[in-house]
Amino acid sequence: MNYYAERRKKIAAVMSDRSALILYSGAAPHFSEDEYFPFEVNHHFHWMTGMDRPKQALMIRKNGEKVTEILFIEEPDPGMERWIGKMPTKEQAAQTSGISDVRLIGDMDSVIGQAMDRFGVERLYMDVYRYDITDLADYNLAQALRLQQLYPAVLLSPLRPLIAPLRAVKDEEELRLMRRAGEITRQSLEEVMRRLCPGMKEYQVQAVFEGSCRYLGAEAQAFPTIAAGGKNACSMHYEENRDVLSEGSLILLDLGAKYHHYCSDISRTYPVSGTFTPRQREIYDLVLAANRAVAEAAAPGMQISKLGEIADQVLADGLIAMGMIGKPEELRKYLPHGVSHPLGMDTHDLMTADGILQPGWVITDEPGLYIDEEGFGIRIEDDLLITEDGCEVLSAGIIKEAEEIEEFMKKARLRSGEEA
Ligand SMILES: [Mn+2]
Repeated sequence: MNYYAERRKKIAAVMSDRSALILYSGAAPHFSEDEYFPFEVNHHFHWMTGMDRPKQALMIRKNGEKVTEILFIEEPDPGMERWIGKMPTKEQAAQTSGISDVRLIGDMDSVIGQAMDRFGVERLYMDVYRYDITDLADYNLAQALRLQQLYPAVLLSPLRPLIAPLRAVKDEEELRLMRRAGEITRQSLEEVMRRLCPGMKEYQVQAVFEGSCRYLGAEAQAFPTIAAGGKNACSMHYEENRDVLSEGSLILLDLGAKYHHYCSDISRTYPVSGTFTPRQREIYDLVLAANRAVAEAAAPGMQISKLGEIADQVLADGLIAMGMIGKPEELRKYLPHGVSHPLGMDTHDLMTADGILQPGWVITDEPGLYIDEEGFGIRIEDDLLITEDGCEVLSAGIIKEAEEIEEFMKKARLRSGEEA
């Protein structure tokens, strides 16, 4: 069975009659002189083809019951291969994607022309997504603007509303990759716990984690690693990671390995010296209770935003009991972010407009509390797979009970003491 063929079948089923989908793998943006930013394949393209090189494209044409699929690739060039390594052949591309009709990218414009003029395509689905109005047009958007000019009468439609509900539901192959990304993240966090000690720099913690991820086969990080000691944890997107970790402080880590294009997204908060102070522990256990309440509640049919309300309730009740706030609305002072988002090829992955959880969705569970005046912040984040009747905590193997963490760090220190 070819997973990519199955996914394309689902897309074709929701395309309108007399339409075509055109999707390019993309190109790396220019950086400076002869340097380019790292190439990141268009995620929709990869999801539908399994291919991941620049200068490739997919076309799906639908006419009544008839669906035609064509994959375009670069012609393998022995001269180029001497510099960049082997390029996939038509046979290999057909094998990976499950598309038998593989042609050369140089022929694509004439194939598009035929589709428009001879087959009477009335609607073109393309990736015209733009996150911010000030963003430069990416490769697919630029191509959409070009084709719109060439064929002004053709209706240009965004691919996103079609593909978002499908990408939200992970198939077996996607879950296999996500479990692997999660396992690499687990082992690498254990390496961090073994090495963590006062005097270490935040970037050294980052280096231990990321080095371990690469060692275990992750090609990249899912997003820039946050290694925030002490009060730095109270800046939500702190990425400088330059400070020294002090005795008795906490370090908040928000990180994840990326494996074969799929992300894990985990947060853990560790005591730098190996044990939590009673006050740190009090807040830690409250955040952990919220994290557990979310995992207990998450189930199909529930709106994703409801999980935020569940976490907020636990946290607000706790802070009121401690006398830190007077009423639930004041919680925002200590928790500025939401508690859950979908996860997949994108760290903030796609979902349906209504946000109602379905079996096969993977979402995060990440309550936190950030107490600026006391110089620490705590977040505990797991990844949940929505099942038929609830959820499976994909990151269940990454320890999070305060005692478990203290025990793990103590054992690691004894062992390194024995070695020394
Ligand atoms: Mn997250």
